[in-house]
Amino acid sequence: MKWWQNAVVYQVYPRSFQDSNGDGIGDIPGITSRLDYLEELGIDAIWLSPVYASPNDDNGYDISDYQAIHPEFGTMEDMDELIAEGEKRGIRIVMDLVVNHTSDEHNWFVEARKSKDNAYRDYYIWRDPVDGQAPNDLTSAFNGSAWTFDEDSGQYYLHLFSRKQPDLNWENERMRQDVYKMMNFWLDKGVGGFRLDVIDLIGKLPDEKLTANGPKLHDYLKEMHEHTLKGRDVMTVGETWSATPDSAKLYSDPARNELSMVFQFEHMMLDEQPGKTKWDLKELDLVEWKQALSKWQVAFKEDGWNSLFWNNHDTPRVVSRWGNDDTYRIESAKCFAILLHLMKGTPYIYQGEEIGMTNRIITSIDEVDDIESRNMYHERLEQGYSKEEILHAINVKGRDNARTPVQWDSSEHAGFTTGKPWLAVQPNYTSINVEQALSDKESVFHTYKQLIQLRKDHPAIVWGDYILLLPDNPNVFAYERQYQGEKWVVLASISDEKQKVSLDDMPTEYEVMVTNYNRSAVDWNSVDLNPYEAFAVRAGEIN
Ligand code: TEU
Ligand code: CA
Repeated sequence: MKWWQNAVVYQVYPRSFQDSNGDGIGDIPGITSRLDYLEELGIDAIWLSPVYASPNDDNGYDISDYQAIHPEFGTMEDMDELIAEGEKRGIRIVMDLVVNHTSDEHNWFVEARKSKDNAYRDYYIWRDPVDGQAPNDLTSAFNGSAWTFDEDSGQYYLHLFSRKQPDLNWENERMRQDVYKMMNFWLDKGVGGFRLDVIDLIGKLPDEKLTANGPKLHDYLKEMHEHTLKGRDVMTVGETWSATPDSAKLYSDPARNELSMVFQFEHMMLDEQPGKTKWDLKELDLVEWKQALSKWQVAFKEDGWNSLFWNNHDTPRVVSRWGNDDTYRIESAKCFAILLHLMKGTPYIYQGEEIGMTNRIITSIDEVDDIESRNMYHERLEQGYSKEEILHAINVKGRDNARTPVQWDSSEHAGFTTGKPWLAVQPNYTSINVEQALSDKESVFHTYKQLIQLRKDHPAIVWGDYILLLPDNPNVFAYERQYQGEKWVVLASISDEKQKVSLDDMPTEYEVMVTNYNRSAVDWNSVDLNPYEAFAVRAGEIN
């Protein structure tokens, strides 16, 4: 067994986690000061969103120096201390590796744009104009063309994200070797591994308008493994919006020596209109959603591994997205926790999720920081959408939802900072905060803590086979886990209304392992479920 197979990972978005010096920006000493809290929660690793030098066009996902810490976040000594203090508490630090692109202020790009024959020119992707225009109509994820014209050299460079995020040219061997060197710098410091940003894009063929899953993608990952990860006890998780169960096997089959696992996004895209963008909203069909998640649960035997998550720094908060963040905030937050943490794979918790933090509501674009939302706003205004429609989409899907500061206590600015927070703290911090959660045994936090411990204590949760129950029920998500004669049954009602279900072949003797409504018994022929009720029982030849 690998350490990450029964681990739970916690994602820290450093800008919003904890400020230590009153400048309103979360920082590394702030994270270190909260390690005791994370130890109490019981997590094994932190996925740390980028803390490297960056002009912050995309909040750190535009890196100008991979081996320097952004002064806003602290120093390399602070980083070393975080790694060391984490280690003392059994918490590994998994770095965010953003190597599909750099910042345009990275020295490689500064050099590259100096002239066509610069030694770094080929580290990036340049094309001549075609009929005085961009080479083709590839678009950037942040709106507009993916090509920007460089006046001085008369060529276009490719950027699948903002124009300040030029794409690296993975065809260039020297560039690849420089990336591996940089990775080894971090691995030698003792980090726990990497989360690889949009890694499915590195094999792109821009001339053929092929971005994800290019022909050499897996060769590059194998080469990367050979030069960096081989022989090291670290975890890697690729961010792959394009992943299918088949492609996920290519990444995560241990025999192939690529990555430990990938993030797949199938279940995250079902509340948007097919073929359109994340902003084109559609109601979630729970049956379809259950099927998507279940497909991934049964996809791997010995040849792959799943990651499990409801949200991250790019997505809305789960309790607001699919739960009810008003009347049933606590119940629904626990419900989604129970549902996810008893599945097969490595669970990820996004900061604040463990206390049931909610989306925020904005009424003006001036309140928005995120480049993705801002660009979309202006583009859609021009296309004739109404302000109200666009702001509604941002409230539902915008990335700032996840980026408001963590709510630590009920003091001013939620204990996040003594200064002015870079992004406003949500007004509900007075009741939703860590201090409250720790003191209340019935809080969302305590359910997360319990679920993390259950995973440690019960191999059935880590290894058991998954079987979907009640596949056609549009309100209740039910599944079974089976492992060496042991059986777990998990029921979760994703509904504001009471629900009733009946299940066959259920154990008569069982123990209720976790519940969000103090349930102690189940009548399988007629299970009455309260709004967002979730529970799990354990039964079988338990040794
Ligand atoms: O996200 C990849 C990505 O495709 C996002 O743009 C995603 O489509 C969008 O945010 C969903 O709302 C990664 C990082 O997680 C994101 O924060 C970065 O902005 C992006 O890469 C570029 O590095
Ligand atoms: Ca700070």
